[in-house]
Amino acid sequence: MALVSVAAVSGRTEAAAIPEAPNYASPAMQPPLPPPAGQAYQPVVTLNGWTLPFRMNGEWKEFHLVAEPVVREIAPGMMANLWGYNGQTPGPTIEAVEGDKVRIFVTNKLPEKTTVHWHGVLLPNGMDGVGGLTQPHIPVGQTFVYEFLLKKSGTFMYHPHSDEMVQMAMGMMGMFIVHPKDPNFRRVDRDFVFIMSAYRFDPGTALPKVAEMLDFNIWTWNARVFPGIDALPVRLGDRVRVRIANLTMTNHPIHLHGHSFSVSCTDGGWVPESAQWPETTIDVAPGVIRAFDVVADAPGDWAFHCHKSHHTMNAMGHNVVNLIGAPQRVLAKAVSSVAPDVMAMGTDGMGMMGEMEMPLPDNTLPMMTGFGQFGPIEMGGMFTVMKVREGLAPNDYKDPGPYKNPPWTVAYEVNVAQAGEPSRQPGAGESPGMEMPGMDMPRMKPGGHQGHL
Ligand SMILES: [Cu+2]
Repeated sequence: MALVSVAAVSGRTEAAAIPEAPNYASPAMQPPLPPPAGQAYQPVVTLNGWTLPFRMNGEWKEFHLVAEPVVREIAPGMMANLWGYNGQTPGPTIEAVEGDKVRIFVTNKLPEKTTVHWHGVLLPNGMDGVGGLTQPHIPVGQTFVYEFLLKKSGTFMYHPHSDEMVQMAMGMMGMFIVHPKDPNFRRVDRDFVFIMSAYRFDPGTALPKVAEMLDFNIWTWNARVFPGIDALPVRLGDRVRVRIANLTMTNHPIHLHGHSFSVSCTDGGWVPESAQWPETTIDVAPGVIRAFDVVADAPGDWAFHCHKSHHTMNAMGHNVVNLIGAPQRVLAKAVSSVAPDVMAMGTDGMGMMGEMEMPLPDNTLPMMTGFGQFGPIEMGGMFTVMKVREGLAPNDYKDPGPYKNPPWTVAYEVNVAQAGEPSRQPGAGESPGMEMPGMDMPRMKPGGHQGHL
């Protein structure tokens, strides 16, 4: 009886009725979810994801996360068996407002114990979700509840602190956005969020190796790779925020073309405007969140990607020998002596792999892929496009298709035959570094173009 009355005083009897746990298993971006109750805010858009609906219970905003195995389409052609929340990985984005009281139910439908840690959120120690340290692990089949007051606005995330290496390597993570109480504080027109995660899949498999420490081969934004990552459609002149969290084991220098921007928010809070400086690439370290604000003032299809070029590739891209400049004839002879059916390739670079149809194991993505209006894009992994267009409707997030460049604004070919060969200094194009003993090197003609073999 004493226990019951204590529970009643703390308001915990309310927690007896567990709210519905919405489920969404598709990788199609859901439109932003305006709050049905409480303080208004400009909702975020989760690339290839969604926002978790809540219900009001007295003063509390109640959410329900279900930790469970999920099947995620990494890009068309590859499905992965992962773990996540409410039907997919990453889990749904949680959105609330500074000053809100939130009550988050967590049901464990994984085959092992779990917890949820609210990364960056200021809260009572016992709500911090570190299994063994601040709470018992949530056993299989059980539901725990977390309750805290959101003291400050900003960009946060959630992930387990229980068998962390396995559970994060299996995809357990989600974003947690706390909007400012004043809706005009740092207000933007469009607000995109995603988490970076990395996996090691052996070609042809659907289950990642969870004990991998270094050799990851699928680099994702919201568990998607190019060309499966949503584009970011924005209206010309929009103030745009992009919030990026990193739960991979390495840093990612994220680069946006055609614009400069500044970091406006980290997982520690808002960066004062006086402390911001212009950037075109920001390095996002492991366990870190960076949000940047940009005025989309240049129309076009602007590449937006990780600047580590091996992170804009898919599996099988990193055991390749560099054959650039090797004479095709010598190479073909050497290869055919050990593997008669293998084709020697790559002597002019590997770009041609973006347009080749190569036989691949089942459930394996090409190393680089994707087509634009001018040909193969030759990318994979952490790459997408910010599409800046005139006159998009405020909540229109449909892909507007390829950019129509105004006349005479696209790089074009010069008619060399008509223009005449330019002169070069003697010996140019015959680098001594290309001389290799015992090899009969094809020579570049001075001032000429060798062409494709
Ligand atoms: Cu990267």
